[in-house]
Amino acid sequence: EPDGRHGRRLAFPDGFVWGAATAAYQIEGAAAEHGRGPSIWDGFSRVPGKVADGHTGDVACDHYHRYEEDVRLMAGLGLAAYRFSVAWPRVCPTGSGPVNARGLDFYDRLVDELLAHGIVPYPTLYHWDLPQALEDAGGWTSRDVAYRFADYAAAVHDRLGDRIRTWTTLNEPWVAAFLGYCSGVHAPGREDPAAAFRAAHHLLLGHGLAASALRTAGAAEIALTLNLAPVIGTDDAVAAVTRVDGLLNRQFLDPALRGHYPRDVLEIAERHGGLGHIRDGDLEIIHQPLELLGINYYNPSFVSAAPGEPANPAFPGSEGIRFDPPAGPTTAMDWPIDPAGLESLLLRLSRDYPEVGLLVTENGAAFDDVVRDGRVADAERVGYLDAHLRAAHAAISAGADLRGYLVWSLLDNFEWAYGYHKRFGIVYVDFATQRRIPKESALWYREVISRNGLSYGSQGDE
Ligand code: GBH
Repeated sequence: EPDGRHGRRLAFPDGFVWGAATAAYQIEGAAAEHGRGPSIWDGFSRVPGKVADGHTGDVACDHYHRYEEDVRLMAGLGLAAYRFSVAWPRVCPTGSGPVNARGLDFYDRLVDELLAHGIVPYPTLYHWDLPQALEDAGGWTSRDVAYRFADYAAAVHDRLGDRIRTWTTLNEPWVAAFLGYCSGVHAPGREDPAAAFRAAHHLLLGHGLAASALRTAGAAEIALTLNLAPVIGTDDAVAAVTRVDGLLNRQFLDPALRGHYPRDVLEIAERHGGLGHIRDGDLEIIHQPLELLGINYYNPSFVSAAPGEPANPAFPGSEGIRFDPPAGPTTAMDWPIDPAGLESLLLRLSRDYPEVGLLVTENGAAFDDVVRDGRVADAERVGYLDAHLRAAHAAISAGADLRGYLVWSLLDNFEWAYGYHKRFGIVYVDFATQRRIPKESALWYREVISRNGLSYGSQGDE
């Protein structure tokens, strides 16, 4: 297609949703304000050695107080959509019991501010900040927490439902279960494979119960966001690939979208604490109609067969499998840069789960950004985003039903166990002053959005 002096462009479909994403604990701060109760991350970030330099989300980007400025920033970039998460402990300070109206007030104001600027809000109901009181009662290993989650979802819908079209229940249940309860690198920091499989099931159950409650309350679109990745191995590693793919991808995709657990995953769970927590009827609850599958894509996993290798702590049952370090270019997280993985993932999902629409709810990268003369020249991030958008475009051309793309993240923020050391934002945050500086990638993204596409050739042509 012609595109003025740029010659030609790779156009995205009309109505393609361009946006950015964040999560409550990573940006809000105001940890003790207006009746917010403690979450598992408030406690975990205070356990010595768990988060780099003892960083916490107490202040973070102070977004709770600066949301108006942040929405103006989004509007200036031309974002059509903003994905944020609602903090359960703001709404239910002890996880259950009476709703804290002042906690909901914040999201009420945020949603109104977004809509006033023409930005569509995409709330996620759980991005890892479980109320501490619920963890004290067993956390996600307890079946009851799934029911409490549905109550909370209904309370948020009560307040915001008149202005929200698309509701996402969970962000990345694999991470919540296996990094939280098995490898212990995330809150609550438990290291028990049986607990992780129970947690995964109860997260899925909570998704199903919440989806059902939201639907009954009138929600138009319901989504589940998963961290998904192609698992890649050499020809002699087929069994390793299947096993890791089951744990990471199919353990969540198949129950939510097909109503059953994969047999290979059940066998692994069976050997790690048994299946007693899975009750008759649970899979029917979990298998709710979904309009959208949210995909958080960062990189593929590379595995090989390695007899004698102990299990990766986040992948119980992965004995004899080595997770290979990346060979090519990496980000500041040491994660591989592999845009082709996004294309193959989108095509695989549209082949294996053809009924559900697809939305990239996170994709992005940390790099070692520096401010010089008031600017952040993050050419590597521009290259990363450009390459991944080309991959997304190729998947759409090959038939994938991809509806939009939300970059992770709008702002530099609290990067979990890495604290404030890893910067994923397209907007730089100077945490000492809370000054925001749109990086070159933000300015580039604004152009992409305004043209609904990319220029042909490398991003150097811009
Ligand atoms: C997302 O998680 C989060 O939703 C977001 O909050 C976070 O800030 C962002 O990404 C950046 O980290 O080989 O066992 O280490 C991404 C989580 C990270 C999960 C990479 C899979 C590799 C699996 N993913 N991880 S492992």
